[in-house]
Amino acid sequence: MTNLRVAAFSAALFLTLAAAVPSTLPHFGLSKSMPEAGSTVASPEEVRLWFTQVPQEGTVQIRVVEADDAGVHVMDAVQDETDGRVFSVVLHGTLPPAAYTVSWRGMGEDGHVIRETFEFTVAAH
Ligand SMILES: [Cu+2]
Repeated sequence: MTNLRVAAFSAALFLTLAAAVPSTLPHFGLSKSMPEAGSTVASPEEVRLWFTQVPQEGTVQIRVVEADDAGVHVMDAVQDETDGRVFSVVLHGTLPPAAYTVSWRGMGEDGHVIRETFEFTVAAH
């Protein structure tokens, strides 16, 4: 390629990348969850997350980790059929009374991978 062609190609590539990653979009995030962050609950049957936007396909992962690392519950995160912003993981069996950390990751429209955690507690019966 001539220098001029290289320059034109570089400019086109830059414009393409700039258009693909708009800086004005808000970051992907969590708007609410069940159980709620910081709550104490009876053993839930599932953990459900409401995101602020529909994540990019295949980017959501959710893990539920017992505080002392005694148990890591990794299930497939299932996207709600009617609201694509909602994901849930089914918990098999009863969670023992303990503190749990929910770790999630996902990628929104702007292409940034967001990772966050929150905690909830399962009360003794
Ligand atoms: Cu972002």
